[in-house]
Amino acid sequence: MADLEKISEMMQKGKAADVKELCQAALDDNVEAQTILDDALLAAMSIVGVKFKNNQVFVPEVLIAARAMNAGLEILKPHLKSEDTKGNGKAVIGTVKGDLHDIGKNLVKIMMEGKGLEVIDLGSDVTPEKYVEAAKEHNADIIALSALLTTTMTQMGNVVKAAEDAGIRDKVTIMIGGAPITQSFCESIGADIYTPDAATASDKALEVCS
Ligand code: B1M
Repeated sequence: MADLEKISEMMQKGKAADVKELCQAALDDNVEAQTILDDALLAAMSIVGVKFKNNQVFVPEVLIAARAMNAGLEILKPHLKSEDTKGNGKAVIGTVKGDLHDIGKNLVKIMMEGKGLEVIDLGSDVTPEKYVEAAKEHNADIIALSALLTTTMTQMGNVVKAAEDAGIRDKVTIMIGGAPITQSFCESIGADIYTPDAATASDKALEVCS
């Protein structure tokens, strides 16, 4: 019997191997990948986030929980993707300069791929120039930016500017997201689309490319 509570508990403890095994067992029990993601992995990360804020856990614990989450995501990934959706457009994605938080970015990537987009992942701590170079090189329709820190979200404006300076601003749609990002911030920096979560981001990306 699938035990989502147990997956959450193991993720909070950073037990990557157990998380992998339990995610696979839940899939084998026909639990939807999206349910495992929402009710076990994301729920666990929320709890870790609150404890982190309250100084009940610290960076090393959060880091191993994040690794355990990524291990679980690897198992869920093929099941979060839909089939027969190739050739729907191209996006370059990354977490902005100075920011190492990559779990939300990874989720957006998985969901976009699930909609049939080709996604070029630049990783985290990505400079504005690197986004622009990659968008030019791959002739991307979308530049997708993630930021989790109030101190790094300002980098998003620099990417918009870099795209303008490189003469590609009218050729790419700039999508932004991450916990501190809002619609009004999006408008203030001249980006095109803000979405609050990975599923909405992938829906919008598909709209842009079709
Ligand atoms: Co950090 N961290 N962290 N951290 N961390 C936060 C973000 C924080 C809110 C914790 C807190 O204080 N409560 C806080 C930021 C405060 C602020 O800026 N106001 C914080 C801090 C302060 C820090 C450090 C500065 C701590 C320190 O060193 N003293 C440091 C900074 C390092 C750096 O980046 N330079 C740091 C480090 C870390 C770890 C390395 C330990 C680890 C990251 C590991 C990794 O990502 N590989 C970590 C983690 C895990 C967190 C929390 C606990 C969880 C983040 C997460 O992965 N959530 C976080 C607290 C929290 O969020 N509750 C916290 C799950 C993920 C799925 O959600 O990324 O928000 P999220 O993505 C969501 C949406 O935002 C959206 O879709 C997803 C849902 O579907 N989304 C997009 C994201 N990108 C999108 C792009 C889109 C559209 C939607 O379009 C393109």
